[in-house]
Amino acid sequence: MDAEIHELELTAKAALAAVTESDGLERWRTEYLGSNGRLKSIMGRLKEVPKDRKPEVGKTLNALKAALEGEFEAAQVRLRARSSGPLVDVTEPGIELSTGTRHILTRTIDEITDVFGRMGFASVDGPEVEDEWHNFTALNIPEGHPARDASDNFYMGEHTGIKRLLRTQTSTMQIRAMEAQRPPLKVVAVGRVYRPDTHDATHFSMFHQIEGLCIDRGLSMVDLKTALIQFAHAYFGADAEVRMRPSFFPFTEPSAEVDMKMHVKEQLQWVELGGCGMVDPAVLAAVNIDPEEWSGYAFGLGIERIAMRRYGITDIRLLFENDARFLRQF
Ligand code: FA5
Repeated sequence: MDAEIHELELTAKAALAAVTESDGLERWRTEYLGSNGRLKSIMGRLKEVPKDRKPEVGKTLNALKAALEGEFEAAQVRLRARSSGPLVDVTEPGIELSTGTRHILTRTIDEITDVFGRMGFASVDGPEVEDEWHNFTALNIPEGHPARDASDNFYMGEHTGIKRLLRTQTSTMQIRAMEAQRPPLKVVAVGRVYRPDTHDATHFSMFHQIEGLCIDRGLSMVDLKTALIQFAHAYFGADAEVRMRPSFFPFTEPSAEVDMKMHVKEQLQWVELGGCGMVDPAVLAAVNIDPEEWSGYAFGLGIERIAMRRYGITDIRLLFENDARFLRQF
């Protein structure tokens, strides 16, 4: 009898666990707890149990009855919850996934490279940690020149006798391009440059430049100015204002500074956007290009200043603080 009671308990519980809908639950109740059910039937056989074991077996049967009734009620609750529909309201609007956007500088770089690409300039690349040859010597900046001063550069120490530094200008890539490719060539190179400048509304110690270099026969300042004006009109619009002022760079002769009108602290001002000029014959000679046969023009523009001009940003520092409220505007 004990074994039968145990067996009944196991089968009843297993059958109940398998019930998935209310009709099945009612069938289970009839079979196990009904007036002609299996529990009643086994209880009816209590009289067969020897007198001395009756209280004990009776107690076991009552406990089984209570347990099965309890489980029946729990199953009722479980099925009712399920039949009253999904617990998740599928009509509720979901949590909106916010998609990121490219940083305004990255977008500016892509747009500018694209404009120059359409003007026939191929993109080239170069390292941010440079040697003195590419950053100075080949660019006609000899030893002892003030531009090499430790206070104007981030020197990285020496490696196998060669002094290294974070490049201060993308003009390093003029040299790399001419070393890698024979003329004629027409390239742009974008990248980070580093200078120990004091931070203010228009200066940062790390910024980006785009370098342009064209080497061909018979080039003149007219070709250079045409390229810059073409770029300005394509990028800023037909009314863009570009101004060139005579200047000096060791690696170009003649040299000029390119200015554009932009907002600085709510006021319209001419802002220096970059430098340019005709590639100095000494630079061509340094990379074994015959200056008698070939001529070139080059320019280097500050990307941050272009982005600021384009999007009316009045402080360069906003570009590097990564405040999402600022970045989300673009
Ligand atoms: C140069 O770096 C030259 N390599 C440009 C050049 C290239 C001349 C090819 C001739 C031929 P400059 O030091 O003026 O020039 O810097 C160019 C531009 O970089 C500046 O006009 C400005 O737009 C930007 N720039 C310079 N310093 C900073 C700074 N601290 N923060 C942000 N932008 C800067």
